[in-house]
Amino acid sequence: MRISIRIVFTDPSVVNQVECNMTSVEAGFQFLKKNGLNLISVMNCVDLPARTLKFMQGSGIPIIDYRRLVLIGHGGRCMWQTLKAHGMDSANPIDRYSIFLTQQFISTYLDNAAVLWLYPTLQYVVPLQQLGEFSGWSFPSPLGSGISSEYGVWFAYRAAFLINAELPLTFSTSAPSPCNNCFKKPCVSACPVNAVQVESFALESCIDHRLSLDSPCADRCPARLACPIHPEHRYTLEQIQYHYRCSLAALHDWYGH
Ligand code: B12
Ligand code: SF4
Ligand code: SF4
Repeated sequence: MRISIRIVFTDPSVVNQVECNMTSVEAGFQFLKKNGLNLISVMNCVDLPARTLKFMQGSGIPIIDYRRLVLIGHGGRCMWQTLKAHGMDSANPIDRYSIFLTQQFISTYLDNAAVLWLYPTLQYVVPLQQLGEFSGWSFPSPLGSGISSEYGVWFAYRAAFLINAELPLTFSTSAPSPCNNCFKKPCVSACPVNAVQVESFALESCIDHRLSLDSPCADRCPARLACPIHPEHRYTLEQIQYHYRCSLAALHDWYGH
């Protein structure tokens, strides 16, 4: 999906090394969580897996010039409520809201430190799912999107930036993938075109079906809805339709329908 949000990039050579105040950082996490961005991970750049580092460097991201990568996401229903209360009267309201909150977090709780925005921007391709897996947020699933032991398939990545400060690292408990104990795999049988397979996701079949006339997958994914993990975090139908209509519009743009 194309977004055009103007962001000022920071030259890494003039990045400040920020003294961080643990209490302030924690208060900033609480601020983000209260406003719906309830998944936060602070990673040590040098500890990232080799394939992720390689991908990011190949994408032009000066990862080795920074100390920490901060990944921010939302899980469950809270973000949609806070977003609606904030207002959705703009193009790309979720990206705008995520940037607004993340900028507040940086200015108020990180002493307005210089950062390099990674996402959402059009500047870089960031392997968000690899970062989510490294953070312990998610595991690969037959759906292509990740699955979280806390939120099931109902979470997404909302912002990411690099910072040259010794922010305290976050640690996650490593619960097993929910897919391991899901023997019936209802996501697989619920897909009308067998795009969802245990070992892979047939993206082309999914896209063809979504673009077909009167597709039942135009504004939802029956396979995702069939996942029984953490149904209490399943987005409302309004939110589901919002996301799927956006991605369908992007597919129509790309494929010229
Ligand atoms: C391009 C893209 C798409 C394209 C194509 C997907 C593809 N894999 O090529 C399209 C438009 C089809 C798409 C659709 C959707 N996407 Co998408 N997409 C992306 C995007 C921008 C880039 C993916 C990429 O190439 N990454 C580069 C590689 C190297 O990074 P990676 O982490 O290793 O990539 C992994 C994914 O590509 C994944 N993968 C492989 N096949 C598929 C297929 C699907 C459908 C998905 C979602 C992932 C996936 O496996 C890779 C290896 O780990 C990412 C954001 C991002 N920057 O990662 C979102 C992202 C993968 N999408 C996401 C989502 C939620 C969706 C939708 C469900 C949105 C919606 N509600 O409509 C739909 C899927 C529904 C459907 N059945 O069509 C989320 C997944 C969140 C999660 N929980 O894991 C991401 C991370 C965006 C985000 N902000 O959170 N998407
Ligand atoms: S239905 Fe089962 S296999 Fe499919 S994503 Fe959910 S937990 Fe994983
Ligand atoms: S959107 Fe439809 S075709 Fe695509 S994976 Fe979901 S159920 Fe299958």
